[in-house]
Amino acid sequence: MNKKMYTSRLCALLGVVVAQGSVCLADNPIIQTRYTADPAPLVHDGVVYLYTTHDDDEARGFVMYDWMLYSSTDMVNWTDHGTVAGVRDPKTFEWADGRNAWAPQVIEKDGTFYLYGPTVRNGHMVIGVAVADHPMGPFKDAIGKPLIFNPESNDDIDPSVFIDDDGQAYLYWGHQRIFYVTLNDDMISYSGEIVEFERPELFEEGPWFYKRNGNYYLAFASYCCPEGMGYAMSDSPTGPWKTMGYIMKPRAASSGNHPGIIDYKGKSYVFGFNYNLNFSDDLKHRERRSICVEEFEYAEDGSIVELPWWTREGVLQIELLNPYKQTEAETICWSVGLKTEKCSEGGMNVCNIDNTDYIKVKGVDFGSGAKSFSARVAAATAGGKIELRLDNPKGTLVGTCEVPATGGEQKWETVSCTVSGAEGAHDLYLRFVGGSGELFRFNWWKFGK
Ligand code: FUB
Repeated sequence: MNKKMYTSRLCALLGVVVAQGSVCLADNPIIQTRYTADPAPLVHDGVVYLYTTHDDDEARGFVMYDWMLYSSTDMVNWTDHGTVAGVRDPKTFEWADGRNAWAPQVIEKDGTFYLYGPTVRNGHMVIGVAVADHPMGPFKDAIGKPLIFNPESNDDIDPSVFIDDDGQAYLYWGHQRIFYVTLNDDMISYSGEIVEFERPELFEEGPWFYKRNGNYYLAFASYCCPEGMGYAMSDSPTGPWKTMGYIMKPRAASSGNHPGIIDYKGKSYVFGFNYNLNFSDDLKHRERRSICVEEFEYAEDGSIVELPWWTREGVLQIELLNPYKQTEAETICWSVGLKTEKCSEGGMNVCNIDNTDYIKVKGVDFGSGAKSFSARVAAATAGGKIELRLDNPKGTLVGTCEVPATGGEQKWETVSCTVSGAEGAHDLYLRFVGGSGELFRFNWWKFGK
């Protein structure tokens, strides 16, 4: 994406409130360092793990090679964990043709994490299963062949996995037709036949199955195209299904959609996607999608209160961020011009840092005041700086950290500077200035009292 045009075009497109010149206050879509789609959130140990697909930066149609992971505990600042599985690099499924890492879902059972990922083998979309002992992977192929291959279907895509209260697990999937199998205890095999059931009205693809207060929900991308999100309810995991209507009606601007639904810290959230970052380049449709999230409510009878569309503001932050704990640089509410990559020190780091790019970290609680700031950086050349600003990229400057040449692009050093005027809760803007071209790489940061 053209980073220099990015903020102003996106703000104009969204008609977003503009503050302090050209600062766009939108927090949806939630990931800006790459294009992401097909959200599959998993709540585990108090953390939201968000598995996603990944549209290539140059994609026109679907160009998708890997499954990514992000996590959050406040629903607005998302930490990038990079690729957890893929069909090319890494090639999690050796038997796959090496393309089409499509909408996955991950579920935990007895401490093991199971990733169900659709991909191509011999020209037909099939579903593989990979396992890991941590939500961040690495995921390994569990059975060395597809778990689901139904030659009768048009395509085996969009798996949704669910474990009922009696321990029985089900895997649903489908595009225009919908199928399920009952999974065995091992979660990597199934018993009986593949069952096709009647396509609920509005159903296109992207089933997302869950149970809440005794009701079974089948959310899905609604009739194509454009796609909104619809849902059906049942009192059994195998139907019959009653179509309830829309979670979100379609809009011409978003040819696709794909629900992922969770309850987290007492609130209900639906994830999906739009094309707004793609449209920040120009208004051509390309499969360069971006995940969004909204809070929603259930009515007393369990039905879902319909949402208008993705808001530009996104959701409210659940808890403030503690800046005195080490925070990964790739923990981001909003960013401009940046990319992330695997870090030579482990995890991920922020890269592609040019003059005036920035990271917004939302809702940072400085308490009675920060006195210092440290950052882990690597720079081939000197001249870059990190400006610490409050509430917008041109807001109050509370510190400036110089980044010297550290001896190479992968030579990491911790640099520090003094801070004054950072008290109470603010959005923190880490604004990068100086030099020309790529300034440095950025691994983590931390304030001192
Ligand atoms: O992302 C590729 C495909 O597009 C998914 O499998 C569908 O749900 C649609 O989002």
